Amino acid sequence: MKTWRQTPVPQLPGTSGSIRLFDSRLRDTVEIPAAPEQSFYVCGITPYDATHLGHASTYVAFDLLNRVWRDAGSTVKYVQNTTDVDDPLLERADATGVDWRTLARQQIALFQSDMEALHVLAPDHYVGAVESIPWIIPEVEKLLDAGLAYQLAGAEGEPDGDVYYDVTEATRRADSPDAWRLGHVSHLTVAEMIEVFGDRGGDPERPGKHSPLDPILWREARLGEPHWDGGTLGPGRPGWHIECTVIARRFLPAPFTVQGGGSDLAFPHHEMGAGHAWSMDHVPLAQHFAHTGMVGYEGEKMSKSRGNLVLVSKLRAAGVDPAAIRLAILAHHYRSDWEWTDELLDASVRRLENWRGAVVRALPGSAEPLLAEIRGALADDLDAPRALAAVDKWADDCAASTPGGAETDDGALVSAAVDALLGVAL
Ligand code: 5CA
Ligand code: ZN
Repeated sequence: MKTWRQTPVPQLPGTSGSIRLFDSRLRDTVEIPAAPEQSFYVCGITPYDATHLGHASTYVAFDLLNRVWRDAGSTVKYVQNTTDVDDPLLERADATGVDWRTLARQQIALFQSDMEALHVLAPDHYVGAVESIPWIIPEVEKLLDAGLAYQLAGAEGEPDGDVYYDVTEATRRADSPDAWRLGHVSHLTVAEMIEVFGDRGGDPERPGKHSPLDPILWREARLGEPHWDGGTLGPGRPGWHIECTVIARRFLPAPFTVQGGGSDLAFPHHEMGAGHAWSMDHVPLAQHFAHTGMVGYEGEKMSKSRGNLVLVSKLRAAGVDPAAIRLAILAHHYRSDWEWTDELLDASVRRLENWRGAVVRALPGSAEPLLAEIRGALADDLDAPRALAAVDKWADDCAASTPGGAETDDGALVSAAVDALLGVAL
C-alpha cells in the first residue's frame, strides 16, 4: 500500500549517539547502541474512524526515535501496518451503511494526510492486513502442523474450523531463557489477562478453547463477512496478532530493534505477536518493546469506541497549525498518560510563536549548546518535555538580549535542529 509523503529532514552538524529507551518487556531502561542499521515496527490504525490525538501522540513518539536514529547516522527500517479488515471496521461499516473497503480507504487517506501534516516520517512499508493474507496462511498452517494451534468445531450456526493459538502449549514448550512465555511482554498475571482480554479483541468465553486466553489465528467465513481463500484452512480471514507478526517478519530483520505501540497493545497484541513469532522459528520478534501512554479527554481514555475524540483533521480544518498540535503532544513524556485540553493547545500556539520570534534574534554561539541539549534529552528515553524546556529557555534568553532582525546562522541552526530532531518546522 502507498505510504505518505515525507518532508525532508535537515542535516545537522555532529551526530546523536546511543539512546536509552524504556523496554516494557525488561521493565527497565536499556541502552540501544548506535549502529549502522536500526529497525522498528509500530502498530498502525484500524481505519474505521479518523485519527485522534491519542493515535497522533503514539506516532509522534516513535517518530522521535526514528529521528534520533537518523541523526546518529543509522539507516532506519520502519514498517507500519493498517488493520484494514477486522471486527470493529466491519461493525462500523454495517452501522453506517458504507462498504467496509470504502470506509477503510477513506480513513487511511485521512490518517496519512494527518501524519504528513504532523511531519511524522513515513514508514518504508505501509502494509494492510488484506494484502498480507497470502503470507499469513502458510504461517498458520505451520503452527497447526507443529501442534501449537488447533481448530474448533463451530457451535450452532457457526462454521467448523476457526484456528486458535494454544498459549498453554506454547508456554510449555518454552525451553530457553530467550523463549516467549505467556506474560513475557506484559507481565500481567493470568487473572489480569483474562479480565482485559474480552475488551481488547479477545473471546475468553468461547466454549471449547483450550485456554480462555487463546487468540484466534484464522476465522472461518461467516455469512455476509468478507473472506479469502485460506487453502487448507478454508475460506476466512486472519486474526489480529498474526497479521502484525507476519508483516513485521516479512519486511524487517529478526529480531528487529523495537516493537512499538500504545500501552493498550502490550497485552494481548504484543504479547501474542511475540508468542507467534517465537513459535514459528524460535527467534524473538523484537529486541525491545516500547509503549506509549494513553491520551485521555474529558476524564477517559480517548477511544473510537467511546467516541470522546479530538480529531487531528478537525483541528487542522479549524486552522490550527499542525506544528502547534505536535508541540502539544511533545509537551508530555511519551510514557505518561495525559489529558488533551484546549488550554494545552493555546499554550502550544504561544510556544510556537515564541520560538519563531527567537529564530530571528538568536544570540551568537547559542545554537550549538542548544543542539547538544536537545540531543541529550532525546537520547534519555525520548525526553521531549526536557528538549522543549531547553528551547524555551534559549528563546527567552534571545528575546531578552537582542532586538531582532534577520535570521542569523545560529537562528538557522536552531531552526534546523528543531525541525530534524523534534519534527517542528519554525
Ligand atoms: N490496528 C491496531 C494495531 S495493529 C490498533 O490498535 N489500531 S488503533 O487504531 O486502535 O490504534 C492505533 C495506535 O494508536 C495503537 O498503537 C494504539 O495503541 C494507539 N492508541 C489508541 N488510542 C490511544 C490513546 N488514547 N492514546 C495513545 N495512543 C493510543
Ligand atoms: Zn499491531
